[in-house]
Amino acid sequence: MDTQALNAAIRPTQPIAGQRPGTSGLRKKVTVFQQPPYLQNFVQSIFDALDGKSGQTLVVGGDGRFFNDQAIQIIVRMALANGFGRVLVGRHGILSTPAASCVIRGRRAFGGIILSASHNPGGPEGDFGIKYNAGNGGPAPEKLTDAIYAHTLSIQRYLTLETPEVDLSTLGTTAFGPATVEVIDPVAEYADLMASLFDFAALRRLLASGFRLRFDAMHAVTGPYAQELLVRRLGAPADSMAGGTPLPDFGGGHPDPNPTYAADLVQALSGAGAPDFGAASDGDGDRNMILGRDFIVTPSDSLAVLAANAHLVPAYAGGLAGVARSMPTSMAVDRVAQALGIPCFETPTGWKYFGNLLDSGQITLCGEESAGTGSNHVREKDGLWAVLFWLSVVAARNQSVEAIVRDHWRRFGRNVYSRHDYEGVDSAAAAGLMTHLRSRLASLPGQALAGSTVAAADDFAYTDPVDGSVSTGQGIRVVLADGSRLVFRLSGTGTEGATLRVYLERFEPDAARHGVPTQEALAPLIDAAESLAGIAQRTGRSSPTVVT
Ligand code: VG1
Ligand code: CO
Repeated sequence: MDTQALNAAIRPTQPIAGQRPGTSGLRKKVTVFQQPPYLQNFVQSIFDALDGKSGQTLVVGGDGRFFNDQAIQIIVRMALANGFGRVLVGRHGILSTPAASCVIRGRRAFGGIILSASHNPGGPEGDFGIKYNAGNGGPAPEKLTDAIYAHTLSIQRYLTLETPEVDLSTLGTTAFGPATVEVIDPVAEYADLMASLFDFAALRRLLASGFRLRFDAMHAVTGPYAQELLVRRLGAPADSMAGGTPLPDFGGGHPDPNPTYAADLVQALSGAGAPDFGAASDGDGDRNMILGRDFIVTPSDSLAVLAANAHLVPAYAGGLAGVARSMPTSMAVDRVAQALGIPCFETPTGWKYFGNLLDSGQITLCGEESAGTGSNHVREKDGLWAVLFWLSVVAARNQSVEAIVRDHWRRFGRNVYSRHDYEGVDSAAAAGLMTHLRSRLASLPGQALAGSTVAAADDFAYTDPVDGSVSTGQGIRVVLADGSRLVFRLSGTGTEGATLRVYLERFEPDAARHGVPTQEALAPLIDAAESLAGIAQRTGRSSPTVVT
């Protein structure tokens, strides 16, 4: 299309260092994104990496954090100047990550730009992030993020429109020359998709039966979605919601649904008078935490339980084609796949690696240990979907959350699991620790460790079974003869120093020992991790920042 008709301006610029996308797009401090042309350069690099976008539809939305509204204005004008024919924006620029995926797919868009730093804190001093999702609704594959990064290194100009701000508060369509900007309801399309997957009548009956739930949106993006689904469509009382009002700084909190950052919810679910079911989601609505009364479901177990009970949900009643988990996620779901006689894939950390498996129909469910679970209904992990799935299992089995998980352990054995995060570690020290581990890999097999013997040790590499692309250096994996695993990797989503993640897993077949506290059951492995990596000496930390 003729960008002249839109008064497109060509602004000279030059490359800015540090625009390499990590696990889930580009994440930096808000103050970095606020400095023109940091955001403009990255957005133009995305557009320059996309062939065939002219006249096409782009979806734009974010998690509502500080700077979201200003960034949306910049991106909408740049999208029009770069020749997109239609830009769909969530009202006020807000779309949860799974809703953006839903809209991209439902409207057959060319792709979408999602503004979020997920579970990282927001506000003027907080974090901001941006990522591109392709036409399948999922995160750009590594090939595309590499191409985007290459453009950031050579960029000389960006295109924008000389127009005033676009009104994003009113639903409807505005013409800009030959192109249009359409402001859409961020909730309706997503809620309709959920209604097509689950038996809402059964869920309404559950909630009418005296069953009590508490959902904590952590002042992040899921508030309006949960209000529509849980309260309006399913009949939960309004006071089932906590943190339901989205705030640009998430109320000063850390919108990460884990027992540390959602301690209020854990507290609310403890004791005799507590609700039957608790759940929370993160900044952009793709993560989930599930609790029963006095009981926390670990994300790895959650994936396994959902896979084992998927036949109870209408959308999955026909069976699962296969399942997948990220490498550090516990092997609990592998046992379910084996029992069901379906394939189980092990991918690198990050949702983008599930895309080809979902698109090619090889898997139906997938998940990560970091509180992410999802299915082929979109191409992102989906927090509220997981909540509705769990409620469906509770309704169909007429059992408590705790009883369902304990039953699962009895049937499949328990993969006792924990992740230890060392946040804000000196980057050079963290890199040195990983180099040290890599140098020891070849000598580990056969050595005694944590009461067992090292069976295998490697730096995880993945070959995509669909397109053959290879991803290397995805984390150090040490597997013991008794099935235990130790995994070490550095986070690709942090914005301060480095974050070392140590993943610990031990299989416990004996039901009589399923009650042993997790950290106690894992103590030999925790010691082994220290002896292998020298964490205390190299990072100066004698204990992790966060244990999940
Ligand atoms: C973390 C998690 C990973 C997840 C990623 C994005 O990455 O470990 O499992 O896919 O965050 O999650 P890292 O590199 O910091 O370990 V989020 O909710 O963007 O949406
Ligand atoms: Co998230």
